[in-house]
Amino acid sequence: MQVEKYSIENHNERLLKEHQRRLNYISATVNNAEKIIEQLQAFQIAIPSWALGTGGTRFGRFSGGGEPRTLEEKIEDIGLLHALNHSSGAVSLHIPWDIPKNAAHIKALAAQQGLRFDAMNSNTFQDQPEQKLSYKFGSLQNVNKDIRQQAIDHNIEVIQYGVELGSTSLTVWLSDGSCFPGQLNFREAFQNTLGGLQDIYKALPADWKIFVEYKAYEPNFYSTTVGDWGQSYLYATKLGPKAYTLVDLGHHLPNANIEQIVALLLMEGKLGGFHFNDSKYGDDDLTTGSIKPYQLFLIFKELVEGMDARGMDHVSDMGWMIDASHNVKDPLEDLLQSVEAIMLAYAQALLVDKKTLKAAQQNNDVVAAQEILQNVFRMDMRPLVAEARLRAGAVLDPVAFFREEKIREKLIKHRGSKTVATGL
Ligand SMILES: [Mn+2]
Repeated sequence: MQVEKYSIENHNERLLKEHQRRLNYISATVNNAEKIIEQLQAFQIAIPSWALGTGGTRFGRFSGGGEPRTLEEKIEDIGLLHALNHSSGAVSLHIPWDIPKNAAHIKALAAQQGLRFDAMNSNTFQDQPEQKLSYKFGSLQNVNKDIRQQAIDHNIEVIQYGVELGSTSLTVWLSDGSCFPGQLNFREAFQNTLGGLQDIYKALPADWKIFVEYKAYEPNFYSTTVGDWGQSYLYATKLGPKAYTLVDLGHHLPNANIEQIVALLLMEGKLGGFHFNDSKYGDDDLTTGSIKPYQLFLIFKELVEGMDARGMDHVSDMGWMIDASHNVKDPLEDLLQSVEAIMLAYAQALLVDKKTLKAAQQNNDVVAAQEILQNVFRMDMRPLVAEARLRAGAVLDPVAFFREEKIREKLIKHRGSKTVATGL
């Protein structure tokens, strides 16, 4: 669905005066507003192809209607998000849910909407209808060599699809692990997994990266073979320079200090990818910033500081992706909210005065250090994020625009009310 330029202009025109008033205030309050706006304009977050339909739980799935029926329609939906916020300029594909049957066509369609292809995602956590062997007892860790080989071959196939689309990275998340003590020999499971990852690593083109994503538990509840950042780091280090750890915000045990994990991985040059979501209890996949916005800011502060310390490019040297999906919201509105929360946390992180913070730390001035971070966190950065959108030709208030223009109603009219997108 195309968004008409005049609708965007009408919307912005109506909100412009109030926006300008708020922008003037924040621009006069912070001393690097212009620089932050430029950095916000450049920052892009990939949208996963499975987040465009209403997510389900193991108890059920309630489609909201107008969901994309094909990969083409998914690209259209991401193009629509990008037209509204100009910060969703990348697609992260999942194979086999979204196999590009005609890669050149899909690539051109994405390019038309200003989208590129970010990390590719493989899937060895489900059995597919045509599949010969089962992943019931794991994929790369499996005691059966043929099952391990099937998982390796699948990942290599995913790389090949990615090459056709212009992607340059592969994210591997394994559900491998065990549900009961004694089920698995931990060392053998690790060695098998490492061997498989090494074979996949060998198939990476020269300019590609592989991201090893970890998760503490679920679907396995006793052990997970890539269960935490230490294990992921171990695989990434043994694999070589093209291998990195990927942090998913929902994949830790409760109360883990994710900002510290991020800081140390960046220090070691081993953080390559990042998945955004939020959670209250476990891997809840809630809208980013909906539960713990302060934690999101603290993580971003470490991301910015750690990337700057290594001279990394904020835009291109990390795979940024939303990894969330829900039951009760319009998935497109939800993604707009997530992107907004990420941009706000990024803007706040850019605002932290590193010199003053460093001085407070050197003086053991705990109160001053806390004040510096909390003052930044309590600053309203929304006008700067909106200004970045405005300058890029996007809309001042994406969620409001989505509703004013009755975009979901139009999608339902076009696609029907009973459509269900592929995914979980
Ligand atoms: Mn993830």
